[in-house]
Amino acid sequence: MKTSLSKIIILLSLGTAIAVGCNDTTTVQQRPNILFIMTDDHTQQALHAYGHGLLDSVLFPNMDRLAKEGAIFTQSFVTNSICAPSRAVLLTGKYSHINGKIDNSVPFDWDQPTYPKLLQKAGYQTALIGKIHLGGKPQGYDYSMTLPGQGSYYNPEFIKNGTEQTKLEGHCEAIIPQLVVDWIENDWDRSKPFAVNFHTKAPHRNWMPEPKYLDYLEDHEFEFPENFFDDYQGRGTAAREQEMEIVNDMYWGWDMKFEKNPFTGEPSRLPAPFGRMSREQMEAWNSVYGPPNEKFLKEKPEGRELAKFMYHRYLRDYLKVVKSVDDGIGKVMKYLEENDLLENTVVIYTSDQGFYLGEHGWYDKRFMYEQSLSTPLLVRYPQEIKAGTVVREMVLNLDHAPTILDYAGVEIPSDMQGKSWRSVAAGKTIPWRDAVYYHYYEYPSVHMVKRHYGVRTDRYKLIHFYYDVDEWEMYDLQKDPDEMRNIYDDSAYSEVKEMLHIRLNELRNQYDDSDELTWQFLDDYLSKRQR
Ligand code: SGN
Ligand code: CA
Repeated sequence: MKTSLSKIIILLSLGTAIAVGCNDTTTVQQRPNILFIMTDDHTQQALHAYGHGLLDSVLFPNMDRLAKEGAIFTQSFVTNSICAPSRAVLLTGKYSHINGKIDNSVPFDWDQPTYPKLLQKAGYQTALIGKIHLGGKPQGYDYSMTLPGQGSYYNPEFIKNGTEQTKLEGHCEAIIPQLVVDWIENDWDRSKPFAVNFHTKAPHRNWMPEPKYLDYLEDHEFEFPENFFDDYQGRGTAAREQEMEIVNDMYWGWDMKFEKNPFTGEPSRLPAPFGRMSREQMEAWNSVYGPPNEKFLKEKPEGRELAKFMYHRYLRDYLKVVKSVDDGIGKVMKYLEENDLLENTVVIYTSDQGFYLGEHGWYDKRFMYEQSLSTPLLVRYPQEIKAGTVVREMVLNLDHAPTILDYAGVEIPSDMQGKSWRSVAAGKTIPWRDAVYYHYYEYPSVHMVKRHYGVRTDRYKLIHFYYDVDEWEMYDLQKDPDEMRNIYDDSAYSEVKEMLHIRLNELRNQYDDSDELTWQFLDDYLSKRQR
């Protein structure tokens, strides 16, 4: 076949051009690069752009920039609010009961189809840098540099291409963005578009700040969330029996950064991993945490004052590590900008789930309540998305795989269960879902959040807790946004209840979830536990 070279415009400078169409008017279209940024446990309350009021003057300028120059999704949810399952949903575009990764402990089957594999097949060069938490050897990536399991904040180990382990000096939130920049600078094959998964560790527990941010916010006072001292009345057993209360369930060493339990003098059940730090890092640490810890040991506050101390230590550490994440995003964005790559890169920012910052007195996630069901979602792609776009459609992490394939011009497999949000981000009105389906499995396990599934519409939520209970909860999010009053048995809502049950069944059918499947997973789980 003869090709008229004169008709092909080669965008040498950008190097990511491919020819599409084969007729006389052959044009060249650049497929965008994809920078997918996923943090671990970053919640909407800790992002200024979401306007929750917690942060007032605490700013994360690079994340805020993404929202300002792109789109913010106000109703962005996950299908199973826990790390590894969320990442499996991200890669496969399928619910946990279909991709098999229902909780953090069952193995993930890397042999199944994933969006990075499809991108690779379509000519993208792919890289995965940071936390993935799926065990095994990553597939679908030309390069991977991942943290083993949860990884470490200080002087972390990494696994290169699923095999070689190396220890890098420094703080992981400085290292990971540097690895991203280095890969693009040195290893990116400029004849192909790239798709990079830039996955941070922060702000996952146990929130160990980077040296330069040790004293960031140390003088900052925060208000307790209104329901910090929740007594869990008016709801079922699940909210009462969890083990994720800041005051009762945090460790003095690991979370509060004390050498010993200040009240009993016993060593903490889980000490902070200070052993990983160099002498210099430890000295910097002690210079900031030493004095307030000394003061605490003298005063030994109780009751509300104790809660205030614990809440502040937690929240400040959490926000300090988010600050490093924000710097890392800034670093990568700056690199792209300075190298004329930013305008042709779709930048997506999200987290693997939301998190509690003291609402209901909690930290951690798992529940289908708002703070952990939601997760931030920002996207910048000026070629299609107007600055300052606010998307109100309900999107799921299930949708990211089809969306990325859509941006890349790759056919979306019909068995992916999500829906591309590319058009809604571009401001188009298209038929969209009116409800989302959720299913959480990891119980009994750390934090003891009972198994449950449910449906959320614009205004209402219906949840079924099962396994060792059989309890239903229902909330009117308009009247009760903090989810403090279960209205399942309120006769004023009987029609709404019926509608929600119908919608829940429809969604379970649509996504092929069922009690049979749930029992099958349970049987597998119980047989493994017995072994
Ligand atoms: C660890 C944490 C838990 C956390 C899970 C899951 N404990 O077990 O607090 O819920 O990870 O987190 S820790 O003492 O090891 O910090 S997830 O993000 O990986 O799902
Ligand atoms: Ca997580």
